[in-house]
Amino acid sequence: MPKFYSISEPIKYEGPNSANDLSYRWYNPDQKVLGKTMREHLRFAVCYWHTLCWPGADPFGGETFMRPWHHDADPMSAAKTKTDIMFETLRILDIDYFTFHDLDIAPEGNSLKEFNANVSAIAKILEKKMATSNKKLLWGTANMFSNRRFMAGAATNPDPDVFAYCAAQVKHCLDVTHDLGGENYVMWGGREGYETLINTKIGQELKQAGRFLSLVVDYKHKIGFKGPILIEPKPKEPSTHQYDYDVASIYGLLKSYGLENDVKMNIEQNHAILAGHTFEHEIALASSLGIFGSLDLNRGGYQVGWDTDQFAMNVPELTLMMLEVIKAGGFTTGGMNFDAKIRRQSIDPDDLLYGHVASMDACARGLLNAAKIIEDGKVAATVDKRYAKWNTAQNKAMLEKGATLDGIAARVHKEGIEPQPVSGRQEYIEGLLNNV
Ligand code: XUL
Ligand code: CO
Repeated sequence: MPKFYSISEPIKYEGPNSANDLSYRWYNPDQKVLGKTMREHLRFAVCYWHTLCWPGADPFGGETFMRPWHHDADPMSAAKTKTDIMFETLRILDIDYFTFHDLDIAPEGNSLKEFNANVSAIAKILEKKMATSNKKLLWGTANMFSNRRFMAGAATNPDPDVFAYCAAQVKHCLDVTHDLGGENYVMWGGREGYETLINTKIGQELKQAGRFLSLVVDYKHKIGFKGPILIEPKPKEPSTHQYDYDVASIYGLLKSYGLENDVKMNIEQNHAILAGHTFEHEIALASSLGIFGSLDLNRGGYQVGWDTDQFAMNVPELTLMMLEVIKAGGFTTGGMNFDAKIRRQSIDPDDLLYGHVASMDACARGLLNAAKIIEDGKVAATVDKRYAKWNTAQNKAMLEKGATLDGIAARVHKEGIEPQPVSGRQEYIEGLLNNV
């Protein structure tokens, strides 16, 4: 394989004072934090799609990166080159996991049969490379949004032939993910929504979405796939209105189909921002509903209303994110996937390394900060104090079965309860967070 990056030695931890720009200054994989190593806490993954498949295009212009495999006339040979570059990237970055869409790893060919065969052939190559490198698959997913057949949606398409086609495509991708030991399977919903109500039956489409998900969950059990099915909430783009808008709306759909124990969330910072939420809000909500799964670690620009998919770099934001991940108990099958694009002007292969290294360091700093905040205990103590009155037997009983509205009302009158407002201490907590 011709050399792609300027370096071939794996990037190592060299500490905050290192003068080497291709070193980790904060991410020290073996360093223990709150009883686990950073490697165990963070479970980073390199994504195929944005790292190897996106050519640097934007809505106003095409390719800027000029990667050799994008100019290979033979699509299977290009796909093989990408497997080499993926494993070289994982080796150099010392990252354990990767993620893919079926279409990222293999060409579509002229039929589903050809596509499936291509995906299987490349999966065989991936399997061999995994066996000799100890690298693992965090998740696989099917691309059910790029081809024109999906222009009106995938499982929520008005045409039942598309629904059926999706079943065939997801079945194969889930089989392949299973064979490769994938720890999760992701459903991408970027087209599960609609553009205009004047040509859309929402009720019908929601029924299709719920049914499709149930079929996938049934099949997962049938083949013994142990990991969760993950949905990635996204409020808009490319569809105007999405059924999988955010964690809260997906939870409603899961509950109504009884799928809340089999399906979890893959939360992306950029999508959270598009939905008007913070990353940590989505994580905390998913965790409190028991559906926290995995993370896509790419942020959006706050001035731009679309998926800019930048590498997450903001340490204060990542500190709050890591606090919620730790409070959620950390990852089980999930991890942190860089579904992130370097900017289209970042045209050198090494820019991919700089993007990952800087974001991994920012996450490590977030983790270290979160650990200090937890070990210091003042933030948690302040928040616990706000809720402390809920610890009395009488107050707890209001949330239990047997409590009645009139019973509570009678107690208010009997005891002369008059709520006394107390400070929420926001600025005090903000100060504590800034002083870690
Ligand atoms: C698209 C997106 C996808 C998913 C997987 O916005 O985030 O890459 O992560 O399909
Ligand atoms: Co994503």
